[in-house]
Amino acid sequence: MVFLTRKLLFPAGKSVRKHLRSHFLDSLRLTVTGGHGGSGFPKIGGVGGQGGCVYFVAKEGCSLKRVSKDYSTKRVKAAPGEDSSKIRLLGRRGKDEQVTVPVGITVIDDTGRTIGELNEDGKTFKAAGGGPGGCSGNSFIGQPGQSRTLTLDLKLIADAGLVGFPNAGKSTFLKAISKASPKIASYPFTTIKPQLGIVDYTDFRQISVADLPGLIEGAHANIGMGHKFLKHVERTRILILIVDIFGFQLSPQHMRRNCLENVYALNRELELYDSTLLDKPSILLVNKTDLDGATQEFDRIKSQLHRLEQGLEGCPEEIRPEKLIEFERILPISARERIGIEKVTSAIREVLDEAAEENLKEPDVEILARKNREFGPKVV
Ligand SMILES: Nc1nc2c(ncn2[C@@H]2O[C@H](COP(=O)(O)OP(=O)(O)OP(=O)(O)O)[C@@H](O)[C@H]2O)c(=O)[nH]1
Ligand SMILES: [Mg+2]
Repeated sequence: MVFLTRKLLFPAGKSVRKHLRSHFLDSLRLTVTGGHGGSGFPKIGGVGGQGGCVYFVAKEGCSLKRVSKDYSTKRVKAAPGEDSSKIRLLGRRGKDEQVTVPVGITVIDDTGRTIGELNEDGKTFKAAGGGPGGCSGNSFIGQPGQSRTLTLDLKLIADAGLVGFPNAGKSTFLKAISKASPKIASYPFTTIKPQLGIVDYTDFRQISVADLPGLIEGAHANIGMGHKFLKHVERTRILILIVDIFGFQLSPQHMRRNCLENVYALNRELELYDSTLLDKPSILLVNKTDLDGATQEFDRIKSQLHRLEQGLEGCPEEIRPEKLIEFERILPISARERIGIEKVTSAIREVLDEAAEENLKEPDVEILARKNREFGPKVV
């Protein structure tokens, strides 16, 4: 059947376009079932073995696509417990099933409730418990294991996330700062799946940056690719907003937005998705300053970018944000000509470090001080 469909849909010689073939998977539904409990042996009071459990184990480098391939039926079942017998009064426990999943998975149940987060390598989550073995309490009949359908939702874990309208130069910037080779082109929506790049510093520090597909005005109303990809910046520690110095117009049917309006519109889209994203430290990159007249244009709007609240009245109502984003740095760059890139990479590092210092919560310091008082060296 698969063969027939392939033959009919894609006639000989015409291969499927690569980006259509390799979908980036960031969500997967799996039905997990614990093993059935083994039967007991009523005559001699034998107890059946417990069914095995299903676990999710986070592993660096694993992808949801891999999980989907390994479990093509989208069902995972652990082994049943052993029945009690004359030679083995206590039946053996069923073998557990360990499903290797990528780091950054949120486990969501059928009601939409988040029941687990796997954010570190090696972290495990019990997805389904095994059924109890048969014993006097259940008339020696082994019980079925827990069964439920869970959604594995992947959110990339990167230090910084690139947010911007299409064609702003996000992928060009990622290429300039890392070894990643994302697709770059002059038409909108070149990037259709998130991509990670690693910035290598001379002291061997590494910072990961995620390039995301372009947002468009009205993404909150699911226009374009909608807010689907914004979930990937939920876990990044800083946001990097990129705008084109000369603004952006998606098509002749859309309004042309200048650079300042682009910033307000991005601010608005972030706010409509989740206003707490605006609390993250952020950097604004004004790109394409190599173009003619760009430097003068940047000098003209620089003060307005620094004082966004002052331009709010002039901002069209449909893109006017309620809560304003506060940028730690505003930097002019040319991603294509690699102008100002070093400044950005060191700014990313500084902002990340400042954020980490601020996150060093007071209670932790208090606990440390108390512990030091309790177990530390005593001065006599
Ligand atoms: N002149 C100039 N052009 C640039 C610069 N950066 C990017 N471009 C051009 O802008 C176009 C879009 O660049 P991309 O990096 O694909 O833009 P993007 O933001 O990733 O776009 P999407 O993936 O569609 O959201 C390409 O033609 C780039 O060559 C720059 O600094 N100067
Ligand atoms: Mg791109």
